[in-house]
Amino acid sequence: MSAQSHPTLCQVVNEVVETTSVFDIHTHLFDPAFGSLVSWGIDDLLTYHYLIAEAFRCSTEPAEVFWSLDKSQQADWIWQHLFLERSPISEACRGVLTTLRLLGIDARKRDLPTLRKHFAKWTPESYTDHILQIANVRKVCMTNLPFDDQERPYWEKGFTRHPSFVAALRLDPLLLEWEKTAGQLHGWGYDVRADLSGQTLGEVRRFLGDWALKMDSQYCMVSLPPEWRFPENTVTNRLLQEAILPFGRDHGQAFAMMIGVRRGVNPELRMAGDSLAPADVPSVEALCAAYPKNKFICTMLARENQHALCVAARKFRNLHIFGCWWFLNNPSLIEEITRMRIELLGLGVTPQHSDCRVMDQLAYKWSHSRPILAKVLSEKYSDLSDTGWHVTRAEIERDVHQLLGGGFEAFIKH
Ligand code: RAT
Ligand code: ZN
Repeated sequence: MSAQSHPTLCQVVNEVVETTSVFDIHTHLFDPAFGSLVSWGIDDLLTYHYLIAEAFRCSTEPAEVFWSLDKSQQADWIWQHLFLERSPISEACRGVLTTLRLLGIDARKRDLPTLRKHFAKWTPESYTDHILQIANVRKVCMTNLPFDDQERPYWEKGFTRHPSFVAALRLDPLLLEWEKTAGQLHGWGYDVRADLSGQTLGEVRRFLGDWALKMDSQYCMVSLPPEWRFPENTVTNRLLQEAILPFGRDHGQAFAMMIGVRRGVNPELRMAGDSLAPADVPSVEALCAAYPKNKFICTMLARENQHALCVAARKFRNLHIFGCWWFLNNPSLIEEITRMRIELLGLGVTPQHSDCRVMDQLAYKWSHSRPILAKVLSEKYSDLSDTGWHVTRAEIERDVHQLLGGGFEAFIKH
């Protein structure tokens, strides 16, 4: 009786975490106005690069055979290897099934052609709204590349923006492939030179200003290899120090660094072929110390870096850490990392982002992450209760809003 009239702390926390709408701060999703660039539906779910890597392990066929198939044939192949010939118990496979369940689609017959039929009635626009509602996501940050020939025309032409989609200006080609990118910038009318001489750095700042305005970007971002060091006299660091950071100070744009990816360790797997290695937290600390007027956002890919990165965030209030990225986005690791972060940083962290590439994935990624966050939070509030400090529901709502994107919004606010 009393349990019914007075929900337990754990029940309240679960309910608040389930019902608080998320700002998903890093995804690879597109506003539905991007048309054919929008990924959604069962074939895109099954050909997610996390699943491609897993399916390759189940077959001895040459990689070219897979890459020569069209998308629905690739999906058939992955379904066969990962869902029919063995049970789909990996996190990425489970994600497909959670998504179907949340969409109200019965997958128990294991019949892919029937599953496909469920997606036929949607358009990208109506489907986007449907998924945002199922996932309870209020805002999605995209990853936007002005250097991409498919994406750029949409920005140049202009479009009516979906109210839930915001942009982040992604700068990997600028920072990591400068010589090639310099040629591109030159072609677009910026007076830049490969050796960074003359007007180059001012022109890069002008380029950044133009694109931040065009996209109304929330922040700028890059994914860096584990070898990145600061300070060190490299082209990447000069562009960072003399173009991106001054631009960031002038335009109130935080700079996000996702560090630790080793691109293409197995080129045969194409975009599924990236790996990781531990990165250098002291470099992040040195950057935060050298540029106290810039705001930095950081996540690292190696589990080994997580503790030191929490400590770095304790030392620098201009550093906000986020997400259990890619190979860390598994329940056991999310729980461990989230608990540690909350113990070291309280509410001053964004525990999760989705990194979705397929619209439907918003449903599973948040449905898998929320109960873990609720579990860790319940434990922490219960420890507080033991001291005599009882949190109210309103306080829990305030805290959860902060963790699910509200704190991040406040951090990047101009
Ligand atoms: O998680 C991913 O999907 C990766 O392929 C990367 O895109 C990574 O998240 C990144 O932003 O570089
Ligand atoms: Zn990403």
